[in-house]
Amino acid sequence: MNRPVLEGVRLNPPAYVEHQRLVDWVAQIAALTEAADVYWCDGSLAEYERLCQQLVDAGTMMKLNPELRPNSYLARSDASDVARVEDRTFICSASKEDAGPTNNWMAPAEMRALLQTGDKALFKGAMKGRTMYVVPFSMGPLGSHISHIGVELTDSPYVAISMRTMTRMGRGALEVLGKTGNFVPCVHTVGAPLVDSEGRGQKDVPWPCNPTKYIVHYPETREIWSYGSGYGGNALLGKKCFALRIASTMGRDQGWLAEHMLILGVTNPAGKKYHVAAAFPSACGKTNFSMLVPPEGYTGWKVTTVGDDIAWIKPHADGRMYAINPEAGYFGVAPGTNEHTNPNCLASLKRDAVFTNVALTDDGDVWWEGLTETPPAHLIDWMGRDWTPAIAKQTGAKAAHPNSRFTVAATNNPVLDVQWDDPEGVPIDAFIFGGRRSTTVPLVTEARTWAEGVYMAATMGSETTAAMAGGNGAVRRDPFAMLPFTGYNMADYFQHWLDLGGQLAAKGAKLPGIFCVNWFRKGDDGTFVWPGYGENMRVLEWVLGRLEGKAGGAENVFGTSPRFEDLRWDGLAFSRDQFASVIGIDKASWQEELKLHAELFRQLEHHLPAELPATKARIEARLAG
Ligand code: SAT
Ligand code: MN
Repeated sequence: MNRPVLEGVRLNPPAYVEHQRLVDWVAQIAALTEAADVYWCDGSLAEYERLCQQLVDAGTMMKLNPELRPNSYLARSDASDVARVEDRTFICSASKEDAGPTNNWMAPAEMRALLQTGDKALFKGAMKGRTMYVVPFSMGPLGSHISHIGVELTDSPYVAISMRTMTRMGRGALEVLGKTGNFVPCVHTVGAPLVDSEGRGQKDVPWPCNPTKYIVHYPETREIWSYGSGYGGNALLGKKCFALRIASTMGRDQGWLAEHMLILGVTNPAGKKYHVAAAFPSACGKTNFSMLVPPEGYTGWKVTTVGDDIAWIKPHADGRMYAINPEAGYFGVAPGTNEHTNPNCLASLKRDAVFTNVALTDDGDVWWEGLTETPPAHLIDWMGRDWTPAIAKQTGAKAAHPNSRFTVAATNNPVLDVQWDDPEGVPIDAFIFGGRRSTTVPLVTEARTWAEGVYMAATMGSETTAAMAGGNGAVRRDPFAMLPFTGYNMADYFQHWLDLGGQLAAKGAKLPGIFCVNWFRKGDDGTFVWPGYGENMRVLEWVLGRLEGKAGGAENVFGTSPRFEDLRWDGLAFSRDQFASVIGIDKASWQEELKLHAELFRQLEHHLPAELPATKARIEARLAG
């Protein structure tokens, strides 16, 4: 094999690397970015520990008290680099129409000039003075026919260690790739070279990043280029960039789905197991739902986690849809996680976790809002400042950033599904779609047809959260919880869902049921009416009952919802009035809601499937009737 030599830089490919195109590409990016060194990650534990120590020495992370939180770290990001940046995220398809009206678009040549080829191209020299890590990874079980390989080149060791937790990272992925396999090339830099324009060395900072950010996808060539951020979805390129934006275009072309969905297994007392995939926007409780603990009275029921954020779903020869979780770890929101809301998550986080932007306790452990009812008397907040309940009262300062996160391997989860790593995936029985809506949308509604389900998902609205820079609780349409993650024209994506359902139905397959939920309706006093968390089991049981044709319900303007007597209430004091306030359909609110659907359809008018306005017209007629 030809092993290119760069002037002054050793490319160092290990002997087991056999993929010439990969080595050539690594050489090309090392030359472009002028990285000082190249390091190939093998994914071993020894390597992980070495890089963590390096991050501790650099001041990016600190080791938590090993007695309280073994093998765990706290990272503090730059205060400006705490969430996904949707306004800096681009889909650079050849035609603007392919990106559609909901994505930022720039012509590929123009973006390449800006990033790679122009005189002042941002990636030129961007890694000066830094090591470039070669991070090979598999999204999905190694060797599964549903999985795909990517390679991320990054100058962030925090990204390298996070990718080890979040994906099947290292030598195993390269072995799957072999000599000629396909991979999605992902280039990432924090955009903070350690040598200035005059060639002088610069001191590093704990969390290097750049105020200018670009998160760029080329769907035709299936490439990802990310500049300026070290944070989560901007920088761990296997996650949103590959497993959703690029994979959704692969799915469109190849007849499968890449979705922003958790996957759970639910086993009833008779031992029958179902699999449910559920889409919610970021920071709306996917991780909690995927690890749900059934409430008292649900003896013999068990919920197990296949995945908590992303599902790749492929139709199988038997006509069913099979899903894998392409990830291997959880990058979840810390605030609000506690013994009541998600005990299995807390158990997962007992050790081996990296926390980012949470607060530090005086005994070297972590804390976040909602972890305990009474906060500790003193903390160091996510920006490294003293924090006390009194300071918080005065200034409103949060100890943990609202989008602070944990990174932990799936194998730490006590309710991990036995099939979570199954290369065949699990057959999906139902899809659930849910937004965060304080009004209007009922607790649960079943779509009567596939098209009605696609309509529900397509028109879903949700209040924005801190997972997105600038999120402020305003309602926006978030179709399929994929608004920030669909790598092509949203209207074509709706068509793809309709087509896939149509194709499977034509084969005589029983399609998964589609349900729409809303855990977040508020009462007049501004508090949530539905208790949520483990109590969502009651809704899940109804969903399964509908699939079996056993659970009752009443038809309303846009589907079928349970009556009070159709849900099981053992062990929960929840009155008929309370139920009415979370299930009811208010005519006036729905008239307003439909105007928002109309606005979305106007925006997507160009390729919008005719079934959607037709479904809307039927809802309107029922509402008027
Ligand atoms: O995109 S992240 O992985 O940082 C979190 C999210 O928004 O779901
Ligand atoms: Mn997510």
